[in-house]
Amino acid sequence: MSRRPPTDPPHADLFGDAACVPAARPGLLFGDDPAWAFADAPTDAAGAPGAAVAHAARPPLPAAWAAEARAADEPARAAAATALVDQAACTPVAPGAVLLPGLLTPLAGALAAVLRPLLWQAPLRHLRTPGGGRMAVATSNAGALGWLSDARGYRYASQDPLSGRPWPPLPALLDAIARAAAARAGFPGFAPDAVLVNLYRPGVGLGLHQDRDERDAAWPIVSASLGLPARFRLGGLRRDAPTQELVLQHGDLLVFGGPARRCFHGVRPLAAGHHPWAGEHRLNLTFRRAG
Ligand SMILES: O=C(O)CCC(=O)C(=O)O
Ligand SMILES: [Mn+2]
Repeated sequence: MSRRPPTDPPHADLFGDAACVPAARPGLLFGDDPAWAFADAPTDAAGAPGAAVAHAARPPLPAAWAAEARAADEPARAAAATALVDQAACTPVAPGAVLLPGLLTPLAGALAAVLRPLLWQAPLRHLRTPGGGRMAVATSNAGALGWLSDARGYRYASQDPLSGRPWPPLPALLDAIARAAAARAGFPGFAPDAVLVNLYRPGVGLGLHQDRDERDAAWPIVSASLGLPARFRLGGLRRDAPTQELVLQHGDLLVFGGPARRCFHGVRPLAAGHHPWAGEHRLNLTFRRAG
């Protein structure tokens, strides 16, 4: 799809302050080594037997990151983000599905700042599928509820099984973006209680599926894409319906609700690349009303 206007410089930030200063190469979000954000190794095909221990032993969040996160999550910033989303250009891509292209680009620095504490407290991990496999996508959550998969099936839970504690609270900045994006796409009143974080590496994709674990399908899914671009497949209500492919770029928001809420969708395996915000990764946030 060639719909993309020229993007802002990668570290442009609406707020123009410390929250947008790159922590280190090769990626703004992770700094020079993403290992801190993971509870298990990406190549650990046998699982992560030591993950819970490693998590319990985690030192406090670095003070500089904590300060950046506080600054990025002040109410005035959530208000500025809401104003940005309220004026966004909308591209309908299917009945009930709306793309807000590139919208988050000026917020990327602030988003990195609020995401770091979240991933510090609830690190990314490769969940087990009900069939016993290991998910290729690494996940985490924030909000009152978090999405989990294991031998018992798919479900939402209020605690992170790695720590036995509640998931990190949803940062005000993320909450504001999700609410405003839903309203802009025609779904006013959306109040997310869960954000699922998906982290893709090159070669990793997500098979066609429906989002069915939320209590009320009247609320849309708000999906934010950051880092490397992804080929997102959007199909119909049957798995074998034809799919269209959207290239989701850094900063894009996609809202799907109403007639699109139960559409099958998935992500093609990520192409190799480097992105100044996420290094060799794509990060996707899906905001949901789960409970
Ligand atoms: O990564 C994406 O763009 C989609 C993620 C998704 O469909 C999901 O988490 O259910
Ligand atoms: Mn999904």
